[in-house]
Amino acid sequence: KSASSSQQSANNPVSTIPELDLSKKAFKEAVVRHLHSTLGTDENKANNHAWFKAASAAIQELVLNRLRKTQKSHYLNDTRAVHYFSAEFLMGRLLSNNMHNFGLFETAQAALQELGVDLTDVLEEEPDMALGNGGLGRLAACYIDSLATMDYPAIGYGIHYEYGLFRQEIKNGAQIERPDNWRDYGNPWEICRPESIQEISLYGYVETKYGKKGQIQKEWHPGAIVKGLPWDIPVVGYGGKTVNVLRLWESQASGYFNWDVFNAGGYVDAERENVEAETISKVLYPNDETEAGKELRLIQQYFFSACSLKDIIRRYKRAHGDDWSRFTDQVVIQLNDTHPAIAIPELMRILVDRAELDWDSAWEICQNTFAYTNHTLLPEALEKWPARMIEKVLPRHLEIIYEINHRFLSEVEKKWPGDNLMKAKLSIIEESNEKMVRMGNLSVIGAFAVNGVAEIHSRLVKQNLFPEFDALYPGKLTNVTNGITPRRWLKACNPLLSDLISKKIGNDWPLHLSKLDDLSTLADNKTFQNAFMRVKQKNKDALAKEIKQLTGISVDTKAIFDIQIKRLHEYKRQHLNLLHILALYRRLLENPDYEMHPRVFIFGAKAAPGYALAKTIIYAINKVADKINADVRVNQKIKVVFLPNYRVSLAEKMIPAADVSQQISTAGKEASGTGNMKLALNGALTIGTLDGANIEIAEEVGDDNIFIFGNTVEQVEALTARGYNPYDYYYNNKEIKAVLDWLDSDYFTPGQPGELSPLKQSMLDGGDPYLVLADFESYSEANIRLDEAYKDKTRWAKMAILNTAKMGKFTSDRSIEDYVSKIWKLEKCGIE
Ligand code: KOT
Repeated sequence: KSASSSQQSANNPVSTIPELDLSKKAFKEAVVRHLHSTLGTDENKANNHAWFKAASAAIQELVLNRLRKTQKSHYLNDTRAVHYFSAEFLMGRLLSNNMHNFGLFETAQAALQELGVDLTDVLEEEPDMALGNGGLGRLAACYIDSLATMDYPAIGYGIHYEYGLFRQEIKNGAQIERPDNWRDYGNPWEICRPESIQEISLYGYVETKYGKKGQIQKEWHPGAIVKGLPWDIPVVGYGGKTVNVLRLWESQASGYFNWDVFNAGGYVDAERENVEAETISKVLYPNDETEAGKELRLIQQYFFSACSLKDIIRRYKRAHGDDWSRFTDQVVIQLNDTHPAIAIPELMRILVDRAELDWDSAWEICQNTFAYTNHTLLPEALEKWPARMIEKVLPRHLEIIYEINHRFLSEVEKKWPGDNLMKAKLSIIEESNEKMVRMGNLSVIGAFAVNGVAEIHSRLVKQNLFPEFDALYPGKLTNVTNGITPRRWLKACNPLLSDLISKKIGNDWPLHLSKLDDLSTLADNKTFQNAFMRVKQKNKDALAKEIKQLTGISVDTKAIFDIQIKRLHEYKRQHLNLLHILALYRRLLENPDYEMHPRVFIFGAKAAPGYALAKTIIYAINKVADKINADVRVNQKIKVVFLPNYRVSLAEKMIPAADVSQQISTAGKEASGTGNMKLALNGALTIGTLDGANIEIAEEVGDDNIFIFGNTVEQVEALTARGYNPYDYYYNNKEIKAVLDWLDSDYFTPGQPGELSPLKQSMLDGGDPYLVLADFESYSEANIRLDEAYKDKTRWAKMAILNTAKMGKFTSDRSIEDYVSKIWKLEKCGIE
């Protein structure tokens, strides 16, 4: 760059750059320029955080350049786009990701080194964007990465939570929740767009009027208006060409007040209104797969869905005016579970009440716009809202839902005349004590496609959850198996393995993950095995340092690193893992020569703050860890580590170091899982049940390269049908009895007997709803097979390599191609 242009830029740090200069020199200059002109500091004073800000600003210049080009290209080509509606996007950190996607990581590293700064330390300054709970939110993040990478026009729509998922601290073994202040020092990526503010309505009442032709018209007189302020996060595709956006809405008071409604109740002070409006996007609900049923949550859902719809319609009208005939050619909306399902009646409201389309035309548009992804079969996670609550918050929407239902039930009557049971099952309204609106049924009826997230899950969606809908709408229910982005989950998080792979098979595997299969031919090659396992060892050494730093626990890096990382939930059965650890501990105490390779059991998990048993399980893991890690009789053989505050950036450190991946949910309960894919991709061997995507992983790697155990879905169904009694296992298996009784003692909680008893109770008098005891023996045997396999270094290396080699299917690029061909029907649109 010439001196004059850099001087010009110094005045206006985010000024336009004629063409992208991706050289080290240019990057260095940009960082220093931002250090001076954006941050008001200099090279001598800057701390790591300032370097992080400056480096991000330097990258953001490139990002914004490509964002503008992408948006121009989409506008000129008037492209059809997918609009991914999700209450959660678990983005993690973006600096390293954006550097990698621009192919600038090494350049940046070298540039900063010349400035005397270590990029690794700089990257650690970035707070995670934790605007999600777990699998569902992280999936959304992987999908927008793939969409940008593959040049598909796409927008992510969600909520700009002020506080993301809580930060977890562990005090005396127990989880404490602390607020997640992710924006405290500003976020270098987000762009505030006041020019695109939207207003949405809440509360109030509906007036019925008669139009000129005597037709009935409805007018909603809202009780409150809330502003939605959009923040755009650029989403950089790999290769740095397409940059899409994630648009997140922040709620603000509108200043507008409808006195019609409130004058009857008297004066409501303005400040309370502001606070209430701003509360909407204040905090992410931390419940993973449990339904909270809170009014504020419903308002959050409507808030972001309605703002997003208005945004889409504004953009559509700019190109097509009031002609709705092309709407469904241009717009497809993917509902990430039912959280945004209220968008369906909202679009009907806009079309019928506002655009004055007749019902049938409006419904046709609606039904051709939405597609719905189901992520769970757990009954407690299937959203149902009290009709009374919807009536209060969204009175017009309840009317529309009733009308949709009324018309739908006459379709059902045509197909199954006189079958009232069928109507009761399929109705959007559950006629229980309190009338409830079933958001799943609304979504299936309002969408043109419905998908589950792994083969077995989609089969169960058809067979168990929505069999009648499957009969009514043949072909509507389908499968798209989940995937993960290999850019973040291999290339960026595991540079040593990535370099090794690239040396062997070339460097285009991040875009064509099936190429990894070329490694299969090297699985028996001693030199490659050694290289592969040397990388694993280095990653384990690095994680051991992290463990020491975070917990003070020293672990043997020659031990098996056995990892279970995921939200804490009974169905995921962290307590099965724990019971097995207790069993090993007992075996070692009874027989100090008990044969096993040393193993470190590593956990990471957050429990929903109100989920008492999940918190007890965390407490139990920590208490057992304290005891075992301090017990010199066994602690050369087993160690237990609970790493606090599990999140995306911690996952990126743990996954490359895993020997073993624990995927041990009760068969039929884990819709897919995606951590299973990340771990296997990084060469960990799965010990798992035939559940979710584990089944497809097993198909890919072959039965010799995975440790499958436990009851299958069919066996679980049969066992439950016969009447499962956990006491049968308790009394028939001495080891099960002994470890469960251990929990009643004060062995792990000195002076506090009974602290862990609720855990035992859940598996006995509680009925053991997730069949922990039924699977224990099979799990124990699988662990013995695993231990045997590890003894044979060559065999293990081969299995690990094959796991990496066979993960091609699970790139999120493949999932996105499946969505595109089966559901979205998009065309690529790159920048010139
Ligand atoms: C949460 C609340 C209501 C409904 C569903 C959920 C949900 C489901 N949250 N996360 N999931 C997970 O989604 C992942 C992505 O599809 C799956 O891999 C995983 O099995 C689900 O548990």
